[in-house]
Amino acid sequence: MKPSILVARAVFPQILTLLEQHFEVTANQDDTVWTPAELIQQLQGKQGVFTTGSQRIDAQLLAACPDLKICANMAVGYNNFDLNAMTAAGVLATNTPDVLTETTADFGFALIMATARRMAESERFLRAGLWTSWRYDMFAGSDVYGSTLGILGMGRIGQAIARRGAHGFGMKVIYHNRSRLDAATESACGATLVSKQELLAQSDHLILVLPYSPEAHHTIGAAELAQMKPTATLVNIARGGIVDDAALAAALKQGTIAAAGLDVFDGEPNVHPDLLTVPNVVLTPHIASATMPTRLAMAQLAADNLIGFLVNGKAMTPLNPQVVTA
Ligand code: 8YV
Repeated sequence: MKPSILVARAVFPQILTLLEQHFEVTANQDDTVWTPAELIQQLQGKQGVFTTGSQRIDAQLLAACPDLKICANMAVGYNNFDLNAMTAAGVLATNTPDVLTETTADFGFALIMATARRMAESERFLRAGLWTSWRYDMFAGSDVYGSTLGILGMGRIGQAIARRGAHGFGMKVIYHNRSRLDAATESACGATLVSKQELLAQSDHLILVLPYSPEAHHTIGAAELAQMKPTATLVNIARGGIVDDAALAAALKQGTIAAAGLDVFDGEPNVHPDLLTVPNVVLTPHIASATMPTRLAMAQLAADNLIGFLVNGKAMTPLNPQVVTA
């Protein structure tokens, strides 16, 4: 008998067809956003689940779903998983690293440029019919080329952004990370390790690419924003909650920093109302990995993890491989 799986959100039809070759599939092509209780109900009798970043897998859910063996996230970030609880319950967790690195780095860079060069603000101005003449300082922003790029979190995506900055835009690249990169990687990225304080004080453009954890909550709040240059920009493509959105909105209003670009929000898809009233912030709806080829590659890898584990006994990109070897 084929194993049973749940695909928790809508997915590419060809990925569904692939999964149906190996599993009894319960799909959600209507893309209903289930409550935790509904998710538990849908998961009854399922050995695997294809998740996106928004289904919380925690001890309570695991206790209520004793047949579950694997949760395959279609995301590189996995803060929706309580990994310790999953490991304790003997449930394998997988994510989708690598396939989205360059696409996400492209978007991070796009957001740096849109923020520095005030693209959203000026487009709103034009669409509102307010463009009546040229003026020497109209939407004058800050330079990206030749400036100092600060990167907080230097994993795969941080490194890909560093390479773009150092080699494409002649930037001085500084970074802060839990651990220092090896010398060869530092040199390939053209990046220098600095303290968090130096990163805040020296960056012309600061981008956040660190994973979310409870310790990372409000890594950037009022105190950190106050240490940045008044001309600096801040971009967050990591996770909501890493930035204190209310403090950021206040800093943008007061001119503590010049501008911000945000792809992720605490409590998304809800956005802090203060951010919606501030002109000098570019807001995008969590789309950093959103190109069709990359989203397809992410879905394929999540499917391959389910097939690899439930059919062939080996997942491609496990997060807690000790579950299998234990
Ligand atoms: C996902 C992301 O699209 O991979 C991640 O961690 O943030 C995005 O690429 C999102 O999490 C939905 O799965």
